[in-house]
Amino acid sequence: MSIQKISIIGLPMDLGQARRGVDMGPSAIRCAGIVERLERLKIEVEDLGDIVVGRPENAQKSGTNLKNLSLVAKGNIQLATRVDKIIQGGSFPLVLGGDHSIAIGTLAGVSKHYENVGVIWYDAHGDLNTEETSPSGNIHGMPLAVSMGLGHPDLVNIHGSTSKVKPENIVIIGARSLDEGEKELIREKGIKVFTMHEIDRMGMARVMEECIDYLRERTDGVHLSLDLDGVDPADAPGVGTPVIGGISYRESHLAMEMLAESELITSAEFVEVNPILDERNKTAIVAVALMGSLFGEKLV
Ligand code: 6HN
Ligand code: MN
Ligand code: MN
Ligand code: MN
Repeated sequence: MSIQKISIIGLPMDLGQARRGVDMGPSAIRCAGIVERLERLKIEVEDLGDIVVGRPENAQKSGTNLKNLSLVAKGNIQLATRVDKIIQGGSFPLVLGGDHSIAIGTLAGVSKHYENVGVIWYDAHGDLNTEETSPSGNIHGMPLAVSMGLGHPDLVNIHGSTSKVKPENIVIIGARSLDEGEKELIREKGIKVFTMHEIDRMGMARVMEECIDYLRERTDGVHLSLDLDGVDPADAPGVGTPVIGGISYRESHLAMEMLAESELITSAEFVEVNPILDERNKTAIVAVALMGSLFGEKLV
């Protein structure tokens, strides 16, 4: 089914990691023209603005090594409710980050509407850490584990206490920096991963064909969680945790076009755009171009 209406919601969260500025991501993406770009595709677009994020000075002590746990949880509780309502209203939720910890809220809201939600995790990282395996204590390195039901109860129980995503419904694309604990979890749960090695060997077209076939068979909706650090830092320099050897802009563009053709995607988020670290808003411009392709923009 083709998308009739898109509802944009921003979560200017920078508390899931240590580098300031990623809270300006939603604003940078709007400056790069997201609303106008999507309106040109003859899709109805509403911009619901941003959720207000608490200030770190007001954070409660959590007694864990998870940084800013209470405020990250609070922002995600609000996001889950908003995303849930957007889908209830028959619209497509397009979430703008913010650091990747916001995927916890997005997926909590989305998963209410599907038995078997699929997830495409487009990222240099796995974001599969738990309190025990995390090298940093940064919650943006944990959202995919949390969505599988693994992690701190204050995060796992957001918007319903069951696990939100089954490991067999996840496809990770672009991974090239995985911590030991994440690798173990991938093996243990049998999560499908196309690392940069597979992308180089198979080419992006075949990777996406396999990804689409795999998810079409087993899911009733697919969420795209796109971390801009999945894209190579040469094309997307404005991110907090860049990793060289990434997916090119052109490969990413092709991936989005193939997803548009598949008509599989039912929700999406674009995260980790940090304008402070960027070059003339380049990364936000890349994000908007990828969104254009995802929603069906054609070259001719
Ligand atoms: N991201 N694996 C590292 C950590 O601290 O857990 C990096 C995580 C990066 C997370 O980019 O969304
Ligand atoms: Mn990420
Ligand atoms: Mn990442
Ligand atoms: Mn193209």
